[in-house]
Amino acid sequence: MEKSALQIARAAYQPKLPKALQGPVKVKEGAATQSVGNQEEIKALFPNTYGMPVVEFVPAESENNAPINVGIILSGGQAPGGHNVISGLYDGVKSLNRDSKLYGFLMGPGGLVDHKYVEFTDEFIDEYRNTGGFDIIGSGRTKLEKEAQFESGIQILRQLGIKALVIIGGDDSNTNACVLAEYYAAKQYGVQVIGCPKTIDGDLKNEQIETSFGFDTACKTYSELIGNIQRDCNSARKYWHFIKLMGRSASHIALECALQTQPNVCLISEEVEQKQMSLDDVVTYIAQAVCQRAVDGNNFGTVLVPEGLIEFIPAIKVLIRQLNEVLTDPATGEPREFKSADEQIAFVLSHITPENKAVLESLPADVKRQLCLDRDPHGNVQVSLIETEKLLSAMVAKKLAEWEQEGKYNGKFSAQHHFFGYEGRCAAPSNYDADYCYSLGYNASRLISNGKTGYMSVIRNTTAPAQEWIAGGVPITMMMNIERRNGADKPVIRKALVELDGAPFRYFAAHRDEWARQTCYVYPGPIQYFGPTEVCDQCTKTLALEQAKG
Ligand code: FBP
Repeated sequence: MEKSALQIARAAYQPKLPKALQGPVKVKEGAATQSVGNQEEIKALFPNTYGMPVVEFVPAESENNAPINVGIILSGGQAPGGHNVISGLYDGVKSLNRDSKLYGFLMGPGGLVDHKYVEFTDEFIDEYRNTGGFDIIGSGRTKLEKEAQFESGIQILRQLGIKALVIIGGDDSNTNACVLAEYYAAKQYGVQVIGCPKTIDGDLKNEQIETSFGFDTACKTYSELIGNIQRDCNSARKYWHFIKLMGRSASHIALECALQTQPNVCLISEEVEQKQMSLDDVVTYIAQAVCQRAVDGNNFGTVLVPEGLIEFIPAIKVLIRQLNEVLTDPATGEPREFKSADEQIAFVLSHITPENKAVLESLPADVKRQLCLDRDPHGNVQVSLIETEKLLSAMVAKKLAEWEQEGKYNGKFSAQHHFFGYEGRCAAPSNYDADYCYSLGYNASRLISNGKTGYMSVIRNTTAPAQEWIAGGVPITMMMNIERRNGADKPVIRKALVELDGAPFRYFAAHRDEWARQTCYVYPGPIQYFGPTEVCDQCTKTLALEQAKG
Protein backbone atom coordinates (compact mmCIF):
# COMPACT_ATOMS: atom_id res chain seq x y z
CA MET A 1 0.00 0.00 0.00
CA GLU A 2 1.42 3.41 -0.99
CA LYS A 3 1.93 5.79 1.93
CA SER A 4 2.13 9.57 2.19
CA ALA A 5 5.32 11.20 3.47
CA LEU A 6 3.52 12.15 6.69
CA GLN A 7 2.29 8.58 7.21
CA ILE A 8 5.82 7.25 6.89
CA ALA A 9 7.26 9.82 9.28
CA ARG A 10 4.38 9.43 11.69
CA ALA A 11 4.71 5.64 11.85
CA ALA A 12 7.97 6.15 13.70
CA TYR A 13 6.38 8.30 16.42
CA GLN A 14 6.60 6.62 19.83
CA PRO A 15 3.57 7.74 21.86
CA LYS A 16 4.32 8.95 25.36
CA LEU A 17 3.25 6.85 28.34
CA PRO A 18 2.59 8.03 31.90
CA LYS A 19 5.57 7.35 34.15
CA ALA A 20 3.37 5.03 36.23
CA LEU A 21 2.99 2.66 33.26
CA GLN A 22 6.64 2.56 32.25
CA GLY A 23 7.50 -0.36 34.57
CA PRO A 24 5.73 -3.01 36.66
CA VAL A 25 2.61 -1.72 38.42
CA LYS A 26 0.33 -2.63 41.27
CA VAL A 27 -3.16 -1.41 42.10
CA LYS A 28 -3.86 1.29 44.67
CA GLU A 29 -7.55 1.07 45.58
CA GLY A 30 -9.73 3.99 46.59
CA ALA A 31 -12.94 3.84 48.62
CA ALA A 32 -16.05 1.93 47.54
CA THR A 33 -18.09 3.83 44.93
CA GLN A 34 -21.74 4.36 44.19
CA SER A 35 -23.59 5.28 41.01
CA VAL A 36 -24.25 8.94 40.17
CA GLY A 37 -27.99 8.36 40.52
CA ASN A 38 -30.64 5.72 41.33
CA GLN A 39 -28.19 3.89 43.63
CA GLU A 40 -30.57 1.19 44.84
CA GLU A 41 -31.84 0.29 41.36
CA ILE A 42 -28.33 0.21 39.82
CA LYS A 43 -27.02 -1.87 42.72
CA ALA A 44 -29.84 -4.39 42.25
CA LEU A 45 -29.18 -4.61 38.50
CA PHE A 46 -25.39 -5.01 38.88
CA PRO A 47 -24.87 -7.05 42.06
CA ASN A 48 -21.46 -8.36 40.93
CA THR A 49 -19.94 -5.14 39.60
CA TYR A 50 -21.51 -2.43 41.77
CA GLY A 51 -19.61 -0.48 44.40
CA MET A 52 -16.08 -1.45 43.32
CA PRO A 53 -13.34 1.11 44.13
CA VAL A 54 -11.67 3.54 41.75
CA VAL A 55 -8.15 2.19 41.15
CA GLU A 56 -4.84 3.83 40.32
CA PHE A 57 -1.65 2.17 39.15
CA VAL A 58 1.52 2.79 41.11
CA PRO A 59 5.01 1.38 40.50
CA ALA A 60 5.76 -2.12 41.85
CA GLU A 61 8.78 -4.43 42.05
CA SER A 62 7.20 -7.05 39.80
CA GLU A 63 3.81 -7.90 38.31
CA ASN A 64 1.65 -10.79 37.14
CA ASN A 65 3.14 -11.64 33.77
CA ALA A 66 1.31 -14.82 32.85
CA PRO A 67 0.37 -14.90 29.14
CA ILE A 68 -3.18 -13.78 28.45
CA ASN A 69 -5.42 -13.78 25.39
CA VAL A 70 -7.45 -10.61 24.93
CA GLY A 71 -10.12 -9.52 22.42
CA ILE A 72 -10.93 -6.00 21.31
CA ILE A 73 -13.95 -4.38 19.66
CA LEU A 74 -14.36 -0.93 18.09
CA SER A 75 -17.95 0.20 18.59
CA GLY A 76 -19.88 3.11 17.08
CA GLY A 77 -18.60 6.15 15.21
CA GLN A 78 -14.97 6.54 14.26
CA ALA A 79 -12.72 8.74 16.43
CA PRO A 80 -9.05 9.61 15.86
CA GLY A 81 -6.77 7.46 17.99
CA GLY A 82 -8.62 4.12 17.93
CA HIS A 83 -5.65 2.44 16.26
CA ASN A 84 -3.40 3.66 19.06
CA VAL A 85 -5.66 2.17 21.72
CA ILE A 86 -5.22 -1.14 19.93
CA SER A 87 -1.44 -0.74 19.52
CA GLY A 88 -1.15 0.33 23.19
CA LEU A 89 -3.12 -2.72 24.30
CA TYR A 90 -1.06 -4.95 22.01
CA ASP A 91 2.23 -3.61 23.38
CA GLY A 92 0.80 -3.85 26.89
CA VAL A 93 -0.19 -7.53 26.72
CA LYS A 94 3.06 -8.41 24.90
CA SER A 95 5.11 -6.57 27.53
CA LEU A 96 3.49 -8.78 30.16
CA ASN A 97 4.35 -11.88 28.21
CA ARG A 98 5.37 -12.37 24.55
CA ASP A 99 3.02 -15.37 24.35
CA SER A 100 -0.04 -13.21 25.05
CA LYS A 101 -2.37 -12.82 22.07
CA LEU A 102 -4.62 -10.02 20.93
CA TYR A 103 -7.65 -10.68 18.71
CA GLY A 104 -9.75 -8.02 17.01
CA PHE A 105 -13.44 -8.66 16.33
CA LEU A 106 -14.47 -7.35 12.93
CA MET A 107 -16.91 -4.54 12.15
CA GLY A 108 -17.96 -3.78 15.71
CA PRO A 109 -19.82 -5.83 18.32
CA GLY A 110 -21.38 -7.87 15.50
CA GLY A 111 -17.97 -9.51 14.97
CA LEU A 112 -18.11 -11.04 18.46
CA VAL A 113 -21.65 -12.34 17.93
CA ASP A 114 -20.92 -13.68 14.44
CA HIS A 115 -17.45 -15.03 15.34
CA LYS A 116 -15.56 -12.85 12.83
CA TYR A 117 -12.09 -11.96 14.03
CA VAL A 118 -8.39 -11.52 13.24
CA GLU A 119 -5.29 -12.14 15.31
CA PHE A 120 -2.90 -9.20 15.50
CA THR A 121 0.79 -9.62 14.75
CA ASP A 122 3.71 -7.19 15.01
CA GLU A 123 3.65 -6.44 11.25
CA PHE A 124 -0.12 -5.94 11.21
CA ILE A 125 -0.07 -3.52 14.18
CA ASP A 126 2.93 -1.60 12.81
CA GLU A 127 0.95 -0.69 9.68
CA TYR A 128 -1.56 1.23 11.80
CA ARG A 129 0.43 2.95 14.55
CA ASN A 130 -0.49 6.65 14.92
CA THR A 131 -2.94 6.52 12.02
CA GLY A 132 -6.52 7.79 12.02
CA GLY A 133 -9.55 5.65 11.24
CA PHE A 134 -10.93 2.40 12.54
CA ASP A 135 -10.12 0.46 9.38
CA ILE A 136 -7.74 -1.90 11.17
CA ILE A 137 -10.77 -4.06 12.09
CA GLY A 138 -13.71 -1.80 11.21
CA SER A 139 -16.47 -0.59 13.51
CA GLY A 140 -20.22 -1.07 13.76
CA ARG A 141 -23.28 0.00 15.70
CA THR A 142 -24.73 -3.42 16.56
CA LYS A 143 -26.12 -3.17 20.08
CA LEU A 144 -24.61 -5.79 22.35
CA GLU A 145 -27.42 -6.19 24.85
CA LYS A 146 -29.20 -9.51 24.46
CA GLU A 147 -28.46 -12.71 26.32
CA ALA A 148 -28.32 -14.68 23.07
CA GLN A 149 -25.54 -12.33 21.86
CA PHE A 150 -23.61 -12.72 25.13
CA GLU A 151 -23.90 -16.50 24.85
CA SER A 152 -22.80 -16.49 21.24
CA GLY A 153 -19.88 -14.28 22.28
CA ILE A 154 -18.72 -16.63 25.01
CA GLN A 155 -18.46 -19.50 22.53
CA ILE A 156 -15.84 -17.75 20.42
CA LEU A 157 -14.10 -16.30 23.48
CA ARG A 158 -13.72 -19.83 24.87
CA GLN A 159 -12.60 -21.18 21.53
CA LEU A 160 -9.82 -18.58 21.33
CA GLY A 161 -8.96 -18.85 25.02
CA ILE A 162 -9.80 -15.14 25.49
CA LYS A 163 -9.96 -14.10 29.13
CA ALA A 164 -10.69 -10.42 28.65
CA LEU A 165 -12.56 -8.27 26.19
CA VAL A 166 -11.92 -4.54 25.65
CA ILE A 167 -14.81 -2.53 24.19
CA ILE A 168 -13.93 0.86 22.76
CA GLY A 169 -17.05 2.99 22.58
CA GLY A 170 -19.18 5.91 23.67
CA ASP A 171 -21.74 6.06 26.47
CA ASP A 172 -24.13 3.50 24.96
CA SER A 173 -21.38 1.00 24.10
CA ASN A 174 -19.77 1.33 27.53
CA THR A 175 -23.18 0.86 29.15
CA ASN A 176 -23.45 -2.39 27.16
CA ALA A 177 -19.89 -3.32 28.18
CA CYS A 178 -20.98 -2.98 31.80
CA VAL A 179 -24.05 -5.17 31.24
CA LEU A 180 -21.82 -7.78 29.57
CA ALA A 181 -19.27 -7.62 32.42
CA GLU A 182 -22.06 -8.19 34.93
CA TYR A 183 -23.53 -11.06 32.89
CA TYR A 184 -20.20 -12.89 32.54
CA ALA A 185 -19.42 -12.29 36.23
CA ALA A 186 -22.85 -13.58 37.31
CA LYS A 187 -22.42 -16.68 35.15
CA GLN A 188 -18.83 -17.11 36.39
CA TYR A 189 -17.61 -17.44 32.80
CA GLY A 190 -14.17 -16.12 33.71
CA VAL A 191 -14.10 -13.37 31.07
CA GLN A 192 -13.32 -9.81 32.13
CA VAL A 193 -14.79 -6.82 30.25
CA ILE A 194 -13.06 -3.43 30.14
CA GLY A 195 -14.42 -0.25 28.49
CA CYS A 196 -12.54 2.58 26.87
CA PRO A 197 -13.94 6.15 26.47
CA LYS A 198 -14.26 7.05 22.79
CA THR A 199 -16.31 9.63 20.89
CA ILE A 200 -15.50 12.81 19.05
CA ASP A 201 -18.66 14.23 20.65
CA GLY A 202 -16.85 14.80 23.95
CA ASP A 203 -19.95 13.83 25.94
CA LEU A 204 -18.45 10.85 27.75
CA LYS A 205 -16.71 12.68 30.56
CA ASN A 206 -17.21 13.16 34.26
CA GLU A 207 -15.25 13.59 37.49
CA GLN A 208 -13.05 10.63 36.55
CA ILE A 209 -12.89 10.81 32.75
CA GLU A 210 -11.34 14.07 31.59
CA THR A 211 -12.25 13.64 27.95
CA SER A 212 -13.25 11.00 25.44
CA PHE A 213 -10.58 10.26 22.87
CA GLY A 214 -10.92 11.75 19.40
CA PHE A 215 -12.49 15.02 20.62
CA ASP A 216 -9.13 16.76 20.55
CA THR A 217 -8.21 15.84 16.96
CA ALA A 218 -11.72 16.25 15.55
CA CYS A 219 -12.09 19.75 17.03
CA LYS A 220 -8.64 20.79 15.81
CA THR A 221 -9.50 19.54 12.31
CA TYR A 222 -12.82 21.40 12.22
CA SER A 223 -11.20 24.52 13.67
CA GLU A 224 -8.60 24.49 10.93
CA LEU A 225 -11.41 24.39 8.34
CA ILE A 226 -13.44 27.06 10.12
CA GLY A 227 -10.33 29.25 10.31
CA ASN A 228 -9.79 28.80 6.57
CA ILE A 229 -13.40 29.74 5.86
CA GLN A 230 -13.10 32.78 8.13
CA ARG A 231 -10.06 33.96 6.20
CA ASP A 232 -11.93 33.51 2.95
CA CYS A 233 -14.94 35.25 4.42
CA ASN A 234 -12.85 38.16 5.66
CA SER A 235 -11.20 38.41 2.22
CA ALA A 236 -14.28 38.30 -0.02
CA ARG A 237 -16.59 40.03 2.49
CA LYS A 238 -19.76 38.83 0.81
CA TYR A 239 -20.97 35.63 2.48
CA TRP A 240 -22.41 34.50 5.73
CA HIS A 241 -21.20 30.94 6.31
CA PHE A 242 -23.50 28.61 8.26
CA ILE A 243 -21.37 25.75 9.56
CA LYS A 244 -23.00 22.77 11.20
CA LEU A 245 -20.70 20.71 13.42
CA MET A 246 -21.13 17.08 14.43
CA GLY A 247 -21.55 16.16 18.04
CA ARG A 248 -24.95 14.53 18.23
CA SER A 249 -26.76 15.99 21.29
CA ALA A 250 -24.09 17.87 23.18
CA SER A 251 -22.55 21.11 21.91
CA HIS A 252 -19.01 20.42 23.15
CA ILE A 253 -17.56 20.39 19.62
CA ALA A 254 -19.26 23.65 18.60
CA LEU A 255 -18.13 25.32 21.83
CA GLU A 256 -14.53 24.12 21.49
CA CYS A 257 -14.39 25.25 17.85
CA ALA A 258 -15.78 28.65 18.88
CA LEU A 259 -13.09 28.96 21.55
CA GLN A 260 -10.45 28.13 18.96
CA THR A 261 -11.72 30.32 16.10
CA GLN A 262 -13.85 33.16 17.60
CA PRO A 263 -16.70 33.13 15.06
CA ASN A 264 -19.42 35.80 14.91
CA VAL A 265 -22.12 33.47 16.21
CA CYS A 266 -22.03 30.09 17.88
CA LEU A 267 -25.23 28.48 19.10
CA ILE A 268 -25.08 26.26 22.16
CA SER A 269 -28.01 23.84 22.30
CA GLU A 270 -27.91 23.50 26.08
CA GLU A 271 -28.37 27.28 26.42
CA VAL A 272 -31.21 27.30 23.89
CA GLU A 273 -32.96 24.74 26.05
CA GLN A 274 -32.24 26.51 29.32
CA LYS A 275 -33.55 29.81 27.96
CA GLN A 276 -36.59 28.01 26.51
CA MET A 277 -35.88 29.54 23.11
CA SER A 278 -38.20 28.79 20.20
CA LEU A 279 -36.93 28.27 16.67
CA ASP A 280 -37.98 31.85 15.95
CA ASP A 281 -35.97 33.13 18.93
CA VAL A 282 -32.87 31.38 17.58
CA VAL A 283 -33.42 32.84 14.11
CA THR A 284 -33.96 36.33 15.57
CA TYR A 285 -30.71 36.04 17.55
CA ILE A 286 -28.70 35.26 14.40
CA ALA A 287 -30.54 37.88 12.32
CA GLN A 288 -29.69 40.53 14.93
CA ALA A 289 -25.98 39.73 14.60
CA VAL A 290 -26.27 39.96 10.80
CA CYS A 291 -28.10 43.27 11.13
CA GLN A 292 -25.57 44.81 13.51
CA ARG A 293 -22.64 43.85 11.33
CA ALA A 294 -24.45 45.28 8.30
CA VAL A 295 -24.60 48.64 10.12
CA ASP A 296 -20.78 48.56 10.16
CA GLY A 297 -20.71 47.60 6.47
CA ASN A 298 -19.78 43.98 7.24
CA ASN A 299 -22.13 41.84 5.22
CA PHE A 300 -20.25 38.69 6.06
CA GLY A 301 -19.75 36.39 8.99
CA THR A 302 -19.71 32.89 10.42
CA VAL A 303 -22.34 30.98 12.38
CA LEU A 304 -21.53 27.69 14.12
CA VAL A 305 -24.50 25.38 14.58
CA PRO A 306 -24.27 22.29 16.80
CA GLU A 307 -25.63 19.17 15.17
CA GLY A 308 -28.14 18.46 17.95
CA LEU A 309 -29.64 21.98 18.12
CA ILE A 310 -33.06 20.97 16.85
CA GLU A 311 -33.47 18.44 19.67
CA PHE A 312 -32.96 21.12 22.30
CA ILE A 313 -35.61 23.55 21.14
CA PRO A 314 -38.14 22.77 23.89
CA ALA A 315 -41.23 22.22 21.71
CA ILE A 316 -39.24 19.99 19.34
CA LYS A 317 -37.71 18.10 22.26
CA VAL A 318 -41.19 17.21 23.54
CA LEU A 319 -42.13 16.15 20.02
CA ILE A 320 -39.02 13.93 19.61
CA ARG A 321 -39.65 12.28 22.97
CA GLN A 322 -43.14 11.30 21.87
CA LEU A 323 -41.89 10.19 18.44
CA ASN A 324 -39.37 7.90 20.15
CA GLU A 325 -42.13 6.39 22.28
CA VAL A 326 -44.65 5.81 19.49
CA LEU A 327 -42.03 4.39 17.13
CA THR A 328 -40.97 1.76 19.71
CA ASP A 329 -42.91 -1.47 19.99
CA PRO A 330 -43.76 -1.70 23.73
CA ALA A 331 -43.83 -5.51 23.57
CA THR A 332 -40.23 -5.89 22.35
CA GLY A 333 -38.64 -2.52 23.09
CA GLU A 334 -37.46 -2.58 19.46
CA PRO A 335 -38.32 -0.06 16.73
CA ARG A 336 -41.70 -0.79 15.10
CA GLU A 337 -41.55 -2.20 11.58
CA PHE A 338 -43.41 -0.46 8.75
CA LYS A 339 -43.95 -1.48 5.14
CA SER A 340 -43.17 1.97 3.78
CA ALA A 341 -42.10 5.44 4.82
CA ASP A 342 -45.59 6.76 4.09
CA GLU A 343 -47.11 4.17 6.38
CA GLN A 344 -44.66 5.18 9.14
CA ILE A 345 -45.47 8.88 8.77
CA ALA A 346 -49.22 8.18 8.77
CA PHE A 347 -48.80 6.07 11.93
CA VAL A 348 -46.86 8.85 13.62
CA LEU A 349 -49.40 11.52 12.73
CA SER A 350 -52.27 9.47 14.09
CA HIS A 351 -50.51 8.64 17.37
CA ILE A 352 -49.08 11.95 18.59
CA THR A 353 -50.84 14.72 20.52
CA PRO A 354 -52.43 17.63 18.61
CA GLU A 355 -49.77 19.97 20.11
CA ASN A 356 -46.92 17.81 18.81
CA LYS A 357 -48.66 17.40 15.48
CA ALA A 358 -48.85 21.19 15.16
CA VAL A 359 -45.10 21.50 15.89
CA LEU A 360 -44.31 18.77 13.35
CA GLU A 361 -46.50 20.35 10.69
CA SER A 362 -44.81 23.74 11.24
CA LEU A 363 -41.44 22.32 10.13
CA PRO A 364 -40.22 22.17 6.53
CA ALA A 365 -41.21 18.92 4.76
CA ASP A 366 -37.69 17.40 4.70
CA VAL A 367 -37.07 18.05 8.42
CA LYS A 368 -40.48 16.60 9.26
CA ARG A 369 -39.65 13.51 7.24
CA GLN A 370 -36.26 13.05 8.86
CA LEU A 371 -37.73 13.36 12.35
CA CYS A 372 -40.40 10.77 11.62
CA LEU A 373 -38.25 8.25 9.83
CA ASP A 374 -34.58 8.05 10.64
CA ARG A 375 -33.31 6.39 13.82
CA ASP A 376 -29.96 4.83 14.69
CA PRO A 377 -29.83 1.33 16.24
CA HIS A 378 -29.93 2.87 19.72
CA GLY A 379 -33.23 4.56 18.80
CA ASN A 380 -31.71 8.08 18.62
CA VAL A 381 -32.87 10.60 16.04
CA GLN A 382 -30.12 10.83 13.42
CA VAL A 383 -29.54 14.52 13.89
CA SER A 384 -26.61 14.46 11.47
CA LEU A 385 -29.16 13.99 8.65
CA ILE A 386 -31.12 17.14 9.51
CA GLU A 387 -29.84 20.12 7.55
CA THR A 388 -30.23 22.66 10.35
CA GLU A 389 -27.68 24.99 8.77
CA LYS A 390 -29.88 25.39 5.68
CA LEU A 391 -33.08 25.60 7.71
CA LEU A 392 -31.63 28.44 9.82
CA SER A 393 -30.13 30.43 6.97
CA ALA A 394 -33.42 30.27 5.01
CA MET A 395 -35.33 31.48 8.07
CA VAL A 396 -32.77 34.25 8.73
CA ALA A 397 -33.09 35.42 5.10
CA LYS A 398 -36.87 35.55 5.50
CA LYS A 399 -36.65 37.53 8.72
CA LEU A 400 -34.14 39.99 7.25
CA ALA A 401 -36.45 40.52 4.27
CA GLU A 402 -39.26 41.39 6.70
CA TRP A 403 -37.00 43.77 8.63
CA GLU A 404 -35.93 45.37 5.37
CA GLN A 405 -39.59 46.03 4.55
CA GLU A 406 -40.00 47.59 7.99
CA GLY A 407 -36.89 49.72 7.46
CA LYS A 408 -34.99 47.95 10.25
CA TYR A 409 -32.30 46.33 8.10
CA ASN A 410 -30.25 47.57 5.22
CA GLY A 411 -27.65 45.11 4.07
CA LYS A 412 -26.87 42.19 1.81
CA PHE A 413 -27.30 38.62 2.95
CA SER A 414 -25.93 35.74 0.98
CA ALA A 415 -25.34 32.37 2.66
CA GLN A 416 -23.01 29.41 2.18
CA HIS A 417 -23.51 26.12 3.98
CA HIS A 418 -21.12 23.53 5.38
CA PHE A 419 -21.38 20.44 7.51
CA PHE A 420 -18.20 19.25 9.20
CA GLY A 421 -18.40 15.83 10.75
CA TYR A 422 -16.92 12.95 8.81
CA GLU A 423 -13.97 15.21 7.84
CA GLY A 424 -12.65 15.04 11.40
CA ARG A 425 -13.49 11.56 12.61
CA CYS A 426 -10.61 9.75 10.94
CA ALA A 427 -7.91 12.44 10.92
CA ALA A 428 -4.43 11.33 11.95
CA PRO A 429 -4.51 11.66 15.75
CA SER A 430 -2.92 14.76 17.23
CA ASN A 431 -0.06 14.16 19.63
CA TYR A 432 -2.56 14.51 22.46
CA ASP A 433 -4.85 11.80 21.08
CA ALA A 434 -1.94 9.61 19.94
CA ASP A 435 -0.44 9.64 23.46
CA TYR A 436 -3.78 9.53 25.31
CA CYS A 437 -5.09 6.59 23.26
CA TYR A 438 -1.88 4.60 23.44
CA SER A 439 -1.91 5.10 27.22
CA LEU A 440 -5.60 4.08 27.47
CA GLY A 441 -4.86 0.85 25.61
CA TYR A 442 -1.67 0.06 27.52
CA ASN A 443 -3.47 0.83 30.77
CA ALA A 444 -6.31 -1.57 29.82
CA SER A 445 -3.73 -4.39 29.72
CA ARG A 446 -2.86 -3.62 33.36
CA LEU A 447 -6.52 -3.55 34.42
CA ILE A 448 -6.79 -6.99 32.84
CA SER A 449 -3.62 -8.40 34.41
CA ASN A 450 -4.88 -7.14 37.77
CA GLY A 451 -8.12 -9.10 37.37
CA LYS A 452 -10.48 -6.15 36.92
CA THR A 453 -13.84 -6.37 35.15
CA GLY A 454 -16.63 -3.80 34.67
CA TYR A 455 -14.02 -1.01 34.69
CA MET A 456 -13.30 1.74 32.21
CA SER A 457 -9.68 2.48 31.41
CA VAL A 458 -8.92 6.05 32.54
CA ILE A 459 -5.95 8.37 32.18
CA ARG A 460 -6.12 11.64 34.12
CA ASN A 461 -4.14 14.83 34.67
CA THR A 462 -3.75 15.10 30.88
CA THR A 463 -3.12 18.84 30.81
CA ALA A 464 0.22 18.08 32.48
CA PRO A 465 3.12 16.53 30.52
CA ALA A 466 2.39 12.85 29.69
CA GLN A 467 5.00 11.68 32.20
CA GLU A 468 2.75 12.98 34.99
CA TRP A 469 -0.49 11.47 33.72
CA ILE A 470 -2.36 9.29 36.22
CA ALA A 471 -3.37 5.80 35.06
CA GLY A 472 -6.11 3.63 36.51
CA GLY A 473 -9.69 2.47 36.23
CA VAL A 474 -13.21 3.50 37.20
CA PRO A 475 -16.08 1.07 37.77
CA ILE A 476 -18.59 1.72 34.98
CA THR A 477 -21.51 1.36 37.39
CA MET A 478 -20.23 4.52 39.12
CA MET A 479 -21.22 6.58 36.04
CA MET A 480 -24.71 5.16 35.74
CA ASN A 481 -28.23 6.28 36.45
CA ILE A 482 -31.68 5.30 35.22
CA GLU A 483 -33.01 7.16 32.19
CA ARG A 484 -36.04 6.78 29.99
CA ARG A 485 -35.00 5.41 26.59
CA ASN A 486 -37.47 4.43 23.88
CA GLY A 487 -40.36 4.20 26.26
CA ALA A 488 -38.55 2.18 28.96
CA ASP A 489 -36.45 2.95 32.05
CA LYS A 490 -32.88 1.75 31.50
CA PRO A 491 -29.56 1.87 33.37
CA VAL A 492 -27.26 4.06 31.29
CA ILE A 493 -24.07 6.09 31.63
CA ARG A 494 -25.04 9.71 32.19
CA LYS A 495 -24.25 11.77 29.09
CA ALA A 496 -22.24 14.94 29.77
CA LEU A 497 -23.78 18.02 28.18
CA VAL A 498 -22.22 21.49 28.10
CA GLU A 499 -22.45 22.96 31.59
CA LEU A 500 -23.61 26.54 31.42
CA ASP A 501 -21.85 27.33 34.68
CA GLY A 502 -18.64 25.62 33.53
CA ALA A 503 -15.48 27.55 32.70
CA PRO A 504 -15.50 26.89 28.89
CA PHE A 505 -19.04 28.22 28.40
CA ARG A 506 -18.46 31.15 30.77
CA TYR A 507 -15.36 32.19 28.82
CA PHE A 508 -17.30 31.98 25.56
CA ALA A 509 -20.29 33.92 26.96
CA ALA A 510 -17.99 36.68 28.22
CA HIS A 511 -16.53 37.22 24.74
CA ARG A 512 -19.28 36.40 22.26
CA ASP A 513 -20.79 39.90 21.94
CA GLU A 514 -17.43 41.31 20.94
CA TRP A 515 -16.85 38.41 18.51
CA ALA A 516 -20.30 38.99 16.99
CA ARG A 517 -19.87 42.69 16.21
CA GLN A 518 -16.14 42.86 15.55
CA THR A 519 -14.17 40.55 13.33
CA CYS A 520 -11.97 38.72 15.86
CA TYR A 521 -11.30 35.57 13.89
CA VAL A 522 -8.48 33.26 14.95
CA TYR A 523 -6.90 30.95 12.37
CA PRO A 524 -5.59 27.83 14.13
CA GLY A 525 -4.11 26.21 11.02
CA PRO A 526 -3.57 22.47 10.59
CA ILE A 527 -2.62 20.09 13.37
CA GLN A 528 1.16 19.98 13.72
CA TYR A 529 2.82 16.67 14.46
CA PHE A 530 6.46 17.79 14.49
CA GLY A 531 7.83 20.97 15.99
CA PRO A 532 7.81 22.99 19.20
CA THR A 533 5.77 21.50 22.02
CA GLU A 534 3.61 24.64 22.41
CA VAL A 535 2.45 24.10 18.81
CA CYS A 536 2.22 20.29 18.77
CA ASP A 537 1.16 19.25 22.26
CA GLN A 538 -1.65 21.64 23.16
CA CYS A 539 -4.78 20.14 24.67
CA THR A 540 -8.22 21.53 23.82
CA LYS A 541 -9.26 24.93 25.17
CA THR A 542 -12.19 23.16 26.84
CA LEU A 543 -9.89 20.92 28.84
CA ALA A 544 -7.47 23.74 29.63
CA LEU A 545 -10.32 25.92 30.95
CA GLU A 546 -11.91 23.03 32.85
CA GLN A 547 -8.60 22.29 34.52
CA ALA A 548 -8.23 26.04 35.21
CA LYS A 549 -5.07 26.27 33.16
CA GLY A 550 -6.58 28.20 30.24
P1 FBP B 1 -20.13 7.85 18.55
O1 FBP B 1 -20.71 8.55 19.73
O2 FBP B 1 -20.61 6.47 18.35
O3 FBP B 1 -18.62 7.92 18.58
O4 FBP B 1 -20.55 8.64 17.23
C1 FBP B 1 -20.38 10.00 17.09
C2 FBP B 1 -20.95 10.56 15.81
O5 FBP B 1 -19.90 11.00 14.99
C3 FBP B 1 -21.93 11.70 16.09
O6 FBP B 1 -21.25 12.92 16.25
C4 FBP B 1 -22.81 11.65 14.88
O7 FBP B 1 -24.10 12.18 15.16
C5 FBP B 1 -22.90 10.19 14.57
O8 FBP B 1 -21.72 9.61 15.08
C6 FBP B 1 -23.04 9.88 13.12
O9 FBP B 1 -23.24 8.52 12.96
P2 FBP B 1 -22.91 7.68 11.65
O10 FBP B 1 -21.45 7.46 11.63
O11 FBP B 1 -23.63 6.40 11.87
O12 FBP B 1 -23.36 8.47 10.48
